[in-house]
Amino acid sequence: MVDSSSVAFYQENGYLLIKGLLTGQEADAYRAECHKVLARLAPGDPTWGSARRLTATRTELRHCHDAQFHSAAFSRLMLDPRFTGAATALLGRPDLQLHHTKIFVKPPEKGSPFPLHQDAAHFPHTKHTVTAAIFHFDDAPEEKGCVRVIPGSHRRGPLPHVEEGGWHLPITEWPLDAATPVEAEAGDALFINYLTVHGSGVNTSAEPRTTFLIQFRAPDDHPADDVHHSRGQGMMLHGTAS
Ligand SMILES: O=C(O)CCC(=O)C(=O)O
Repeated sequence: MVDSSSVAFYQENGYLLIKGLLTGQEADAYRAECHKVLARLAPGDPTWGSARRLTATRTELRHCHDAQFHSAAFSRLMLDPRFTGAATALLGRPDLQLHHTKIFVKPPEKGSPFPLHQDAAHFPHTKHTVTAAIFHFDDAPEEKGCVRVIPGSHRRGPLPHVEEGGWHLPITEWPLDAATPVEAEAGDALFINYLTVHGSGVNTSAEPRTTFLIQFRAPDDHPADDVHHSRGQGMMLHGTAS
């Protein structure tokens, strides 16, 4: 599924959209599972304080961290050979370890944006192998607040972030519309290196945008800071620990 030209694109640009990693039927089932899990949780809104500065009207976000502790469907997806095959191809080694997972639902008409940032600022590691796979369970065109990336930005290394109700790059120097929208369809998976600058816009459409993110790393890539403790961190998803 991930050929050498896709690996070369990923290494050059710091991201790769894999079309149809899941079938439409599978995406439907995972979407239903995400909404079922969220319906059982107490309402909470992880919208970054700084994201509120990007919109005139109030936006909202629903989320669930460590979703595999809520539904076995997500445990299965974390070990799905289509995912682990792509992830090991992009890491360039057979061993794959979990950092954390999360469901995000951007509600219709008012789904919150994410200012541009590197995930590295949130959970720095020593070897910079940390990578996110974002599974799309419904279509994510630009009007649904799809993920946006700055291609090649991972090659700049860790950049200074600001704390303004969320760690992100200074908003005036790094406007969201300077980033390339990566529109996706249900079943697609977007892989992003944790040094690649990314964010996402507002969902202004009439439908929710539903995603599940698996953040993974090489097992010998250790946290550089004692931050971001998540349940299940260190679980092997493929191969053996170092
Ligand atoms: O799902 C999105 O729209 C962006 C999420 C994101 O940037 C993150 O989790 O770091």
